[in-house]
Amino acid sequence: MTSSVTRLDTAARTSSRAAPALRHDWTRADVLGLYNLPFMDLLFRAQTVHRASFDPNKVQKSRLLSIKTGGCAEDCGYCSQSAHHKTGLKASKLMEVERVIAEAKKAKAQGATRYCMGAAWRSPKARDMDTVVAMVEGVKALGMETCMTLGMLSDDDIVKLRDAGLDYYNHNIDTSEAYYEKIITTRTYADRLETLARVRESGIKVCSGGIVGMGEGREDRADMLMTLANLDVHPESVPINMLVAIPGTPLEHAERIDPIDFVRTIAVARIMMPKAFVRLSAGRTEMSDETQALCFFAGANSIFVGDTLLTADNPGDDKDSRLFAKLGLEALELDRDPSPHREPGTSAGLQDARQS
Ligand code: SAM
Ligand code: DTB
Ligand code: SF4
Repeated sequence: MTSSVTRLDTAARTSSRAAPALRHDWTRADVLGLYNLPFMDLLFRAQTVHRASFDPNKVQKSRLLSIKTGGCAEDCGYCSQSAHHKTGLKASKLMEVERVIAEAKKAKAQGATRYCMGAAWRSPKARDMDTVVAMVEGVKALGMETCMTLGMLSDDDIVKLRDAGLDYYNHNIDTSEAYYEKIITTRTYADRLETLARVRESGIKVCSGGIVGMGEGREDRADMLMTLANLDVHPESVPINMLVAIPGTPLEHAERIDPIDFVRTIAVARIMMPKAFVRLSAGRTEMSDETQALCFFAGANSIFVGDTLLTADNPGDDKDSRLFAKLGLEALELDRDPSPHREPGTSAGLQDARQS
């Protein structure tokens, strides 16, 4: 899409400053110090960090598909798909591989470079793995990046997904460790971190973030970002979701987060994890163009495109095209370099470890 915005050349829009060193030793006080900066100072700092590693006018586009919807045994308080809540969602079986590939083809034609497949599972069953592997292989063959989010994974599952060529695994920590038990009781924070460690060890790229607007405080948001940034290696992708309040879930009436606080969360994530793609994820249908523009200025550089997320609505391509044109944003082309911004130690082989 051509835009009416006059472009600066690359040298003018990319900072000449060296990219900041990656830190993994954040304290809560450090993070709250960022959160509590005057808004203009916080945004200036986030945009400066962003420009040291990224083109500020490019946004990566991912498309989501729910490959297995509803009837989930977990009790995540935000989720439309939990069997513990009466949300009226119709459960369905695992989709057929051909249908998934047909949907991915459409998403590619609409400009998505990454296809993210999500299943309402606590963890995959062994009998489902062949189908899931075929989905990864089929979508990859289209020339798209692949991402899956299937719940907790065993070492065997991870090896199968890695060997199928899976690029990213999404597994969110959702919130702070302290607030977590108010939201989910059927699996622990430690379970989540364990799956993340296994994914990291396998060489599959890590996509992990959380949700804001679940009634948590600024300390919880700070702690969540601290947990992510203090992992041995930062996640390559950090989705920041604004709660989509689903009728029938315990969080149906959660107090909405102030949009400025949401933008602050994006900015702090950008500063703490300078090389990660920070995704402005769920909740965009409730955001004004201005809020989204501030999120991009604060360093968000990835979105979900299309008119649905997993079960909830998303703005859709017409709205997003208009927003991109207004802001002079362009879609980021697929980076053919398989390891663009990887930190040392990101691709230790699980297979190798298991063989020794
Ligand atoms: N069942 C798998 C799991 O939970 O690990 C994968 C799918 S799950 C829907 C993926 C993530 O989507 C959740 O961890 C949560 O962060 C996000 N999510 C789910 N429902 C949401 C909602 N109503 N609003 C915002 N984010 C949501
Ligand atoms: C993530 O962090 N957000 C996506 C993806 N990872 C799987 C999911 C958002 C779900 C929003 C609610 C729904 O569609 O049901
Ligand atoms: Fe199940 Fe995932 Fe929803 Fe939790 S977030 S209820 S694990 S589908």
